[in-house]
Amino acid sequence: MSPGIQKVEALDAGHLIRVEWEDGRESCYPCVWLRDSCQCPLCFLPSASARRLLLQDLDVNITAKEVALPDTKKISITWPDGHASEYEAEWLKKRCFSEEARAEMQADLFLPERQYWGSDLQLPKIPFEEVMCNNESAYKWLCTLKKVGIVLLTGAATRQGELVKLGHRIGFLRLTFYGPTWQVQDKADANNVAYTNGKLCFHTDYPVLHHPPGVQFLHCIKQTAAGGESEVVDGFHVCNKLKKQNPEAYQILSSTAVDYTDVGVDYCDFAVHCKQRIIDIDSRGQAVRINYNNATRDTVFDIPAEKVRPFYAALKEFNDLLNSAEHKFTYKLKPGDIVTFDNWRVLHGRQSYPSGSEVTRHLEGAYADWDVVMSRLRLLRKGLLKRD
Ligand code: OGA
Ligand code: NM2
Ligand code: ZN
Ligand code: ZN
Repeated sequence: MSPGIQKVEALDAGHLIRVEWEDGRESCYPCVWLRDSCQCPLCFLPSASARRLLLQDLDVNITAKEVALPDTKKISITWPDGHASEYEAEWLKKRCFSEEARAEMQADLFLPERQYWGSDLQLPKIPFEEVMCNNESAYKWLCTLKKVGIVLLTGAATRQGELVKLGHRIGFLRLTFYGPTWQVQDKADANNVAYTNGKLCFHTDYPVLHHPPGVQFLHCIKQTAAGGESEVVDGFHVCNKLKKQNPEAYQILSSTAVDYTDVGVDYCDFAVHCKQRIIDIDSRGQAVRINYNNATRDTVFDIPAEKVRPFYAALKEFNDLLNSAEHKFTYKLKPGDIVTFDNWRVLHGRQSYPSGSEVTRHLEGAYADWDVVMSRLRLLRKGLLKRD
């Protein structure tokens, strides 16, 4: 419960409302934001939790005509045109503009906490059945997926279709040109290097899409006796290292737009092209998404010739760090395992395995978007909070 309000007043010639809380703290709210955020049925559609008010009807220079405190749990404001708005204490408290309050709200919404790891990773494991049947386990799964970037679900059936069930559990899967789910096997005339028996060096899936899938699921249905081991590395952790050790390489990889291409037929025919920076960074220079698959990196390269060699040198530095024993974690999927990981953060690879006339190794794969996964996480959290 948030504290009540003991005083409310207009400041800055009516442009700002100052609220004094019962615990002595204070918050200030700009009038333009308060008018824009009016919760009355004319300005807000509760059934959609959405603003009805049009921006064309908002006066950005608006001031409050009257401010009142009907009780400690709400304030009321009358605007120059006579429109009246009420704001509840708890609602205001959550939207306080102080730096700390905003940071707290953002953390609550987006769970930005990261646990970095290297070869010491204690691979988090949860039984598939628990995630499917128990909300607490599902919540734990998604929180760990967000924080650590990888979770192994164990004990799924060793047949196709388990990922479709997992998709229903979160909401829905992400359809791509490789189909709603896709079969990783050694295939004749493979339309992707993943569908061979070859080694896959560290990559993220599908950087050829402008919005690469945020989350990847790989369900092991059949595993070969020799080879086929999996490797993962914490891309964000390695980016931090690269930034420190070789700022120039980091700068090149986070600013050079690389061409990617994928042309072929699968779910339908496709001719996909895209430009991506290998390391996507936010305004503070923090890595937020790795876009790197050496197989689909185009031979078309849209940079001046003199920048080409420095680019390769930077990429090599990054690749060396990814592959250092200190950073990579190796494991082998068993039939019934489903590895779920952050495809924006964790790079994955696999060792080669012998080819044969029979299928000796079979993974079913699928993607989900982070928006869908985070949505499910928030709903599970809400449901669990209500219970106790
Ligand atoms: C892929 C992939 C890993 C594996 O299909 O993109 O990375 O172990 N597969 O086969
Ligand atoms: N598969 C596994 O970027 C890629 O091409 C990743 C995608 C074929 C769906 C592989
Ligand atoms: Zn209103
Ligand atoms: Zn892959």
